Amino acid sequence: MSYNHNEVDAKWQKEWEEKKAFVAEYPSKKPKYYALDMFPYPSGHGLHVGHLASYTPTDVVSRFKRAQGFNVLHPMGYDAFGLPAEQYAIQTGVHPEITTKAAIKNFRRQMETFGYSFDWTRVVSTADPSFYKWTQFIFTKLFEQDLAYQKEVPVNWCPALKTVLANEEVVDGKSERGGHPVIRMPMKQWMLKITSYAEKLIAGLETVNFPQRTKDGQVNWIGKSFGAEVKFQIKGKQDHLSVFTTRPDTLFGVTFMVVAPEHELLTKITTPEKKSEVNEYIQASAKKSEVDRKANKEKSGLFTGAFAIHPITKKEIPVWVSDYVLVDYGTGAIMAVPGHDERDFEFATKFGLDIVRVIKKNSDKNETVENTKLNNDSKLTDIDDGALPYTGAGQIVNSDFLNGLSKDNGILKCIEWLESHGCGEKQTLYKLRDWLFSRQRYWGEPIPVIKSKDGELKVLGLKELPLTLPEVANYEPSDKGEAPLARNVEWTNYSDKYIRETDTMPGTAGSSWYFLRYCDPKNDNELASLEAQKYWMPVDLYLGGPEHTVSHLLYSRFWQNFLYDQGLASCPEPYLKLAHQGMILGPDGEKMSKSRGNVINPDDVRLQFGADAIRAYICFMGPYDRDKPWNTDGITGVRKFLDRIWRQCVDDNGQDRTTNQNIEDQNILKSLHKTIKKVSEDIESLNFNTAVSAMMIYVNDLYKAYPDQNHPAPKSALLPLLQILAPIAPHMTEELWQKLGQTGFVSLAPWPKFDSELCKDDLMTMAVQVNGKTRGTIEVSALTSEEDAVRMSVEIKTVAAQLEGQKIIKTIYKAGKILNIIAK
Ligand code: ANZ
Repeated sequence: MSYNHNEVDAKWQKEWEEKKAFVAEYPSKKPKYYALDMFPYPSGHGLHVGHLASYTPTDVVSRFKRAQGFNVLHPMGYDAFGLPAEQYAIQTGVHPEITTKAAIKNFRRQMETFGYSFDWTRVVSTADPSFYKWTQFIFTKLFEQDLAYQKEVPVNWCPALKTVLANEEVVDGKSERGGHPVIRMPMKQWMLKITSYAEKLIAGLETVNFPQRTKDGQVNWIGKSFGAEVKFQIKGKQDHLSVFTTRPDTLFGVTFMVVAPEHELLTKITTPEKKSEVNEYIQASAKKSEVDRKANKEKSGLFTGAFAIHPITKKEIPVWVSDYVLVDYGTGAIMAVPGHDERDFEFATKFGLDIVRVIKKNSDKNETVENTKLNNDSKLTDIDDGALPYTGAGQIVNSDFLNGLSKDNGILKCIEWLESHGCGEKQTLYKLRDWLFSRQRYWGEPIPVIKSKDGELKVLGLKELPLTLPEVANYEPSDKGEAPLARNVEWTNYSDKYIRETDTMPGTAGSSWYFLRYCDPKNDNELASLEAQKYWMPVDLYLGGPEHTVSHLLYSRFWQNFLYDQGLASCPEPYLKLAHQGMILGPDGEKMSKSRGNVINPDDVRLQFGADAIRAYICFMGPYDRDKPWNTDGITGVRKFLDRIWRQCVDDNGQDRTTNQNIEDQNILKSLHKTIKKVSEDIESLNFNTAVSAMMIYVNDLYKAYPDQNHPAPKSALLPLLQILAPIAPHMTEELWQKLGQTGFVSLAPWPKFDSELCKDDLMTMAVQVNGKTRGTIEVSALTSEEDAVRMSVEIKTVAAQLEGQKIIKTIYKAGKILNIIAK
């Protein structure tokens, strides 16, 4: 017998809604817990299983924390501005607001049917004027602090989409959405100075619990480099050629210099004989995209005819032009050290330029140093010190006053010399670029700026916000790339003197602060009161996809830090703990896609198996942060597990069949307490799959002790199970809770306690062998894992002595019986 999930699901969803079971309390004396999901873009296609993989874990944690006595804020909203609604509007003329609202309605319905315990009184939508009033307000604050500015920049222009795209929106020279070609061209754009926060964004990572790969991703994206700017005099000219180098310690190894094709000095220093060749080269590289230039293609380049003077040795250094040097990093010029830099080495080898060793691998042998001239086809083998280029650590050689120093000391000493001789200084550089913040699109927040004819820029005051989106006759940008808002002339003319900015903000604007609005979603006077923020912020658990590492997750940390500096936010870092769910693949193990026909529709599977089975299956599939394939047999198995619990609680007529006795069976008692302990710890550490398997083991134990209708189980063995299962399968457990005569929601009942005495495992002594000979004993239980048994064993002196100098190649383990370590 299995229960009627559709009836049960609907009944409890209605009850929760009517009793406002999950509305966060404010103000409250309870401790708070803020569990946040990355809010969805309400696409016309509705919820997909990827959403379930994200919302289910956070919902389990939210319900668990509520039962533990926390006042939980578990909100949901919509990242409602975006390209698909706009593209649809362009094709059909339907206003994006209409399609977006319909999609939101459908999303909400779907989310409710899965029993997510969101506080629907706090829902936000970034496209709602009462929300974007504050997005615009934050922009005006950034402008006032000189962190929003306009600049003529080479942008990624996508002719097909007729808009500029951020670097993160361009993948392999194509638009992330649609895969259209993207070219570089100069255009006046709004920029946000995220670079001013580079240091804070690195330092703040120390204070938060993010996956290491996400922290590394952000640190690499910010790309902090410490080094020096070095000035080289151009021979026979007043001009200097400045370079940025992270390796001033290799200054004596410079054998040529390279400038980017766009470098401002290039045409000035190129000698007349080289002019036409160099001009051709400049034009050819303008056609290449940044991606092509960064790609490790074969190096190209030309000698400019000019020479620079080495600041220390005064030697003449030839200046080349090549597109492997990028104009917008550092100074757009480099000092080339082919002995110790791969790219310079490749270039030198191709063009027959000198290669000099200035770093030697640390060794006490000979001090020989050699300067070697390489030809195009010759290869350098350096018998004594290894081949060049040598990029490792070592001792500085062949470098006058730097000889004998290590890299770090050499860097400092060289900088000291450069600074005292006025030909350079220390410098820190970041790869991070300012955030391109304007879009020539319709469906976004209008940038609240007015401009006078003579170029004066003013932001609107709070009283004039929200600046709502005007109606336009046509959602397409002009071919010149002007935003669609420019088509509404009446709106654009602000006054005699001023006209309005017509660009809109990028999709990442609203999502950079939405989590603050949930704290105080109806406030008309502030983005969110500091009082409410002080109580709710920071977010305790934030779950979402890893693909947002260097976009949303970095931008929102920037805004939060900025708002904190302005006294508008209560803490500098928005998220205390961050986690990323893995991807749910199709049953064939491939990424779900319409074309492959392997897409699982959440509504279909829910109707078939019930919301609880789907939720429990999502938890049970495997570690939440791994990619894993959908498997219908797996859900059937999970559904059977739920039905088995149902049948322990009620008979075929749905009547309570439990007894009111105490648990007399010691095995059941111990198993129950261990299960409570395990599930509590596992939910806390986000190990949902092992929480479900622990409950499955307990249910097996129950069936051993109470196998059929003639052997009813005591209530006290089942009620705590319903409670610990409730975060995962909330509907069915509510129903059974009620059927077993309990009042109130199981979802809100205090979390059951376990007795640690009852959780202790029965220990037994077990022999540990090395290569078949017993060398010691360890104490284990039937549950001790092989890994733990090996760890304990190698700590035993007599075992360790046998393993000394040997490698473990295999272990044979039977819990409680034997561990044999095979070593060689
Ligand atoms: C000399 C040198 C010797 C360098 C050596 C490296 C190794 P990161 O760490 O990424 O900041 N560089 C500087 N500006 C560049 C540009 N616009 N385009 C391409 N390359 C540029 O890299 C800094 C290093 O990259 C700099 O240090 C410079 O080469 C190069 F053994 O200077 B180095």
